[in-house]
Amino acid sequence: MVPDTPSILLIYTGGTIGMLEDPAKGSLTPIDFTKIMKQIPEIKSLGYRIESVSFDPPIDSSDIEPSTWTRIAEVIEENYQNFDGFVVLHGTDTMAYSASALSFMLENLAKPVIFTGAQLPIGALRTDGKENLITSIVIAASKEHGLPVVPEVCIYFESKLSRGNRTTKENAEHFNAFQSANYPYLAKAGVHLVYSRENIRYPEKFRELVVHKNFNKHIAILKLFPGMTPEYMDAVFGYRELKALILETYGAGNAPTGAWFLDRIENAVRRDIIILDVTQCSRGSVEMGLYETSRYLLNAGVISGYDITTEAATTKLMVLLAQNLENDEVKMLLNKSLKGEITLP
Ligand code: ASN
Repeated sequence: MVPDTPSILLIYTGGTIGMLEDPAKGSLTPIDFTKIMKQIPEIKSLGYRIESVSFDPPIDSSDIEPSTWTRIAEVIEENYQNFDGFVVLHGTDTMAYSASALSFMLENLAKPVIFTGAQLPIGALRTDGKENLITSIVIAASKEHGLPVVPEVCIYFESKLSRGNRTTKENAEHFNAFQSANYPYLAKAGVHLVYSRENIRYPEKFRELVVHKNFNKHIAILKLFPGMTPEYMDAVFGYRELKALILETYGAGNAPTGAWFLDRIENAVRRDIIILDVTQCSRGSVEMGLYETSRYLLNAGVISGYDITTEAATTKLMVLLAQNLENDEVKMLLNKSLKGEITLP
């Protein structure tokens, strides 16, 4: 093989892409990786050096845990010098969480890590898995002047490449399963693969890869709804180890103004619980202080999540809270775009 042959490591975690219907149970269950590769002989004609690591057993992504993110990151760390890029085959259900998590875990990343999967198994006649996988491999191998074109953690799905920590799963039916509502796509694949370089993040300096492998899982998500009772809030704040709460608010970051609500928020802030205001809307940003209904939150010490997705907020908090930082430092970092996850005004 010629010395500059592109080299890609496929990391197979599971998901529909590699599932078959179990006739006994009548439901889809993951199969092993060699059977998947047999379904796509086309991959060989790329002429790349492609190796693979398969999770044993492969899992449906609803069973993903932070420990799985650590395993994916460790595989990347161990093989970082030996490959040009990495493609992670993953179930779609929690792919946006995993891609967000990896973006915060892989400090100084300078190579592509492309998550992909499928809505229909690779063995199905109408599968979307083949195109998703083949194009992900091509993107992970793309270089210009010897440097990777997309040195980021991304999701490639149904002709679109998105920054991983900007992505949410929005569709359980269509092939177009993911959206990046608050950030433009990094590439679109039609007849040509067209990159939007102005939207891609490039490392300023070469620094050694550092992997954050720990998570603090003592967080909670409280989605507001009209009619929410004080007792329900008390149950959430009654979680003794709680370190941070993602408050899923209305519109531009708004919440009820009654004392029953605000007293509980203030008490939690006094207990050093970090409260992050994340909007329930998929598009647009929290703008604290725009309405009176968010100014109260600001005064109570709640911090703005801007246009962050819940997936990115969850994983960013878990990674930051595991780093033995002071609360003020965590809050300062939440208000910074660490990996392009928020748009600051
Ligand atoms: N349940 C599957 C998973 O997330 C869904 C999929 O991959 N399309 O593993």
